[in-house]
Amino acid sequence: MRALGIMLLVTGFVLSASAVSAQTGQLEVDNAWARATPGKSATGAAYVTIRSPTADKLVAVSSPVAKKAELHTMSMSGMVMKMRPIAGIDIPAGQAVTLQPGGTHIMLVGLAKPLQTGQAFPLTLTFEKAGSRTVNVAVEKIGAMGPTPAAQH
Ligand SMILES: [Cu+2]
Repeated sequence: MRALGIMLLVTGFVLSASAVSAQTGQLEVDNAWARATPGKSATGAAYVTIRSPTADKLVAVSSPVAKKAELHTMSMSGMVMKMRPIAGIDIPAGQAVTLQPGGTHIMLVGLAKPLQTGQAFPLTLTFEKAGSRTVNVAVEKIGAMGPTPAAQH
């Protein structure tokens, strides 16, 4: 996790005000994306947006591209950005939870090979109540702050 600049002062969940997508009565995961990883970096980060009509909790993540995947938060400790693993991410009823750079993210640890721009890979998220969802994660360029518009629904 290089490229951590002042822009990363924003921490924590971002509860999107534009979470007015169709209510399907089901938990949904979308806007799944990751940043390409430089050279020999063995870790990467992935981001998703989660919406659920009922309160739930993201409790585990996994992907075949990494030995393991962890849930991390980021916060400022003085002038230093620190990441730490968390056991789960609460998903409030009816509110979108957006994982994004500088905040809560999915850490991919032990990448088999670098994530390259334009690639995609599967990521499975397991929720306390809704069970598992597997999404296709689009790899954006190094330093990207979000998915490319074309990748959005
Ligand atoms: Cu991390």
